[in-house]
Amino acid sequence: MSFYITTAIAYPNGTPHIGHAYEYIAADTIARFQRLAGEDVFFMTGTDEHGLKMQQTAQKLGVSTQELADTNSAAFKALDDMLGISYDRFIRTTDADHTAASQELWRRMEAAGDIYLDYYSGWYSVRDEAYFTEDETELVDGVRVAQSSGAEVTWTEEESYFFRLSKYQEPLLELYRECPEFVGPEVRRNEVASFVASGLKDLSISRTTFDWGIPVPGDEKHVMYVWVDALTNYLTGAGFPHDAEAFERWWPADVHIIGKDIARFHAIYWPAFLMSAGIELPRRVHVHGFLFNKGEKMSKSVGNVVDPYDLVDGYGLDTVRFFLLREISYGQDGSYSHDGIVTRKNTDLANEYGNLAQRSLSMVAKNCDGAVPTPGPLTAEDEALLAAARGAYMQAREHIGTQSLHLYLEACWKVLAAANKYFSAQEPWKLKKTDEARMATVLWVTIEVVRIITLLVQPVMPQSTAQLLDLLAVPADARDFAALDTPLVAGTPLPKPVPVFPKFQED
Ligand code: ME8
Repeated sequence: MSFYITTAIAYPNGTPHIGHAYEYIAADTIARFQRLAGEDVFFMTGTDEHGLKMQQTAQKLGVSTQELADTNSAAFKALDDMLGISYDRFIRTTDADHTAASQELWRRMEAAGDIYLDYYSGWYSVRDEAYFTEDETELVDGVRVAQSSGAEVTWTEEESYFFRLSKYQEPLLELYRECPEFVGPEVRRNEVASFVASGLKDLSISRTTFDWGIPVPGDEKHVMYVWVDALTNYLTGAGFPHDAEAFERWWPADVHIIGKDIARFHAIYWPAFLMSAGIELPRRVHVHGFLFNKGEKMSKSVGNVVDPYDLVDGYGLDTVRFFLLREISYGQDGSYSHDGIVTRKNTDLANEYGNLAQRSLSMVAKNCDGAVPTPGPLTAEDEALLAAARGAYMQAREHIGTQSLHLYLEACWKVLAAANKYFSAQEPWKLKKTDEARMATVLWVTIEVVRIITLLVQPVMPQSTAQLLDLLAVPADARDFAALDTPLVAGTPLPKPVPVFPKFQED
């Protein structure tokens, strides 16, 4: 089956921060999980390059808008590559096929009678690239700002095309009612639904005061409102409108991964545009929370913006990936701190996982001729632990299906906790003197459970799990989830074990 997953496309008006990294790591984990589960995956990320914000930033910096877009888009792509993000396409909204897709979507909405020319006057926030009604703004120190973001708004008056968003109020409410899985988590769906229920106004969808955008078909004085063009990237990636075969294969998208500040655009405007154009809706929009530095919002003025490169340099890539997904309930806001990361690295990774692997594999190296031991008859304890490990896959699948990434990891770590308890209780180091055959069975069960959990957590920590699977001599073609049921083969020679998850070294 095909599985199409996207991240939001970032504004390349600045360089990426850890909030972006968080979104990419989570989406990448889901994409990798689905690939290992045998799905035909298409994973897209990229940059959202049009709009007034880009044009104004470029002017301030004294570079051309295209130059700004090129430089910073490359920085986002480099971040993805540094983080091991397994995207299939990095889309840029300045790509030629994207212009064609956006104009085609426009034509279809127009053909449906949902676009008309009028005059816009109201408050626009360049930072949010969003329009606000008077009562969504407030005066702070004499400056009018949007309540939701605190960003300055400016009074804008111009000729504009409008989209008949008001016409979609009822169909949208029906969507949230009939397909509650369309927006997750539930708290976000409720927020969106109550916003829609309070009434929708038609949406201004073109601008004439600048030209850094996609021309409106048939009226080139106007460029499209950046969000019309931005949301369309998801269709462009799926081959719309020219590649019918690709479109059939990938659309509708299975899930759009986005942050809470842009829930309205994805859960209201986007389905309304698609309904108007007669295009199937994506199956789900998953809204994640914001990442804070020790509970504080990151901001350049506070000086607590953390560069994802520094974080990865300091703790290691897999630790950062693991920490973000294990620590934060995916959907809620979360915080990171040096202490939080070190605690997870030392307890969950070094103690519970690495140590279990290292202790069992060292015993195997010393006492079983450095090869996978031969298990004897299994006891109830052995069977129970193996069943728990094998059962973790179904739980993981379910949690991945609702983007509950923290619960997926929790299920795996429950098994590791049980395996540690089992290992201590069975005391294989004592069995060595009293019952070597039983020792071999206990070691086999332990490393088999390590194999299963390692296969399952590959999407989160691709590098360290590959190393650990090498230590277990798991062949490259036996690392997907179909191989969960193919246990370690007694007698297979194993390489000399080395620790894979070291503790954090304080300088
Ligand atoms: O919104 N924690 O781009 P963007 C977690 N171009 N996520 C965060 C975050 C934080 N501190 N800060 C930002 C845009 N994000 C539009 C999207 S999609 C068709 C167009 C998330 O660069 C944010 O919620 O401002 C969004 O999902 C993504 O990073 C890109 O944000």
